[in-house]
Amino acid sequence: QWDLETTNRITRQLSAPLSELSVPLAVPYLDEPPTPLHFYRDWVCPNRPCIIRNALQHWPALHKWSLPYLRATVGSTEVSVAVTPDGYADAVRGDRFVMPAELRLPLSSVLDVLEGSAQHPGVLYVQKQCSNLPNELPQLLSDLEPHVPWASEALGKMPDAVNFWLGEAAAVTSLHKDHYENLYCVVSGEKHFLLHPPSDRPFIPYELYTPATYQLTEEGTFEVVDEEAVEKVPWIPLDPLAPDLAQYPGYRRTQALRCTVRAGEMLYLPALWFHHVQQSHGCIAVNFWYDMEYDLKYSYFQLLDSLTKASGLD
Ligand SMILES: O=C(O)CCC(=O)C(=O)O
Repeated sequence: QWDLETTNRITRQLSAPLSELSVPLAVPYLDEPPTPLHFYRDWVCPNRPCIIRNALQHWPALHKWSLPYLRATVGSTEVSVAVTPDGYADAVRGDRFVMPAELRLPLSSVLDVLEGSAQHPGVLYVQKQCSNLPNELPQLLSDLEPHVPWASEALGKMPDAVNFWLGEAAAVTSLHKDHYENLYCVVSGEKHFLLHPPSDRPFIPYELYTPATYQLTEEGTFEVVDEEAVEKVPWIPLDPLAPDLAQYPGYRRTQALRCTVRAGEMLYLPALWFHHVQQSHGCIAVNFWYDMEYDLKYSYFQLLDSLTKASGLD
């Protein structure tokens, strides 16, 4: 019969060898894009991140995109902008999981704030993750490739989403994971990623929260409004920049991997890796989300997740 202690021990045993085998001390660099075979064999299959240099050289965006260029080409285009009082979108606040207010603004209004010529309440982040590049800013598409050919070839599919990211330095993406193979390309500025491998799951806490959304009032203040009649959302309460180790002592057993992705570099962020993201002011980035294979790696993660819940490690 399995008691809690056994489940706990099995959970740890399942996580340890994998993290020792596949987690490097730093994210390695490749000096050129890999072939599809090498990408699949050396990175996707073992679920290991890397930063790829010289993969975007041929994108006109790399030489053209700047805040003035965006103003001249797409300044009058309306985009969806996430606005939060403190820069934290999709974050735990008290007993709520709070999503950003979503405003429709001409991109020039965001550029005014980024360039310091105007003020707006809260922190602005153009970050709608539903292929906002082709859907909201199609004029920019001729400045880059619509996908990453060697990745599409390796993965045997086209990306599900191509997202455009532009925001203030205070805009933070809280720790989470996605079921996408993510090719994250920085065009201007830099992004700071804090990563945890999927094998750290037993030591990363999740709790259930009532979902809510920020609403911006006429006076420029923020209200937290509960979503109506929806189920609670599991989310990570821990801030990896200031972890509350008294409340979440298990987090000590993890090892965060930090990296900075600079203009012209592409991060391969494997599916199911936890990530927390910060950026330089006015950083411009594009990422490609390829749906992951629901294979043995996915099943391993589901098993680890179920055992973590069952053992009360959460
Ligand atoms: O750039 C960011 O702020 C977040 C990126 C992210 O979470 C993602 O690409 O999945």
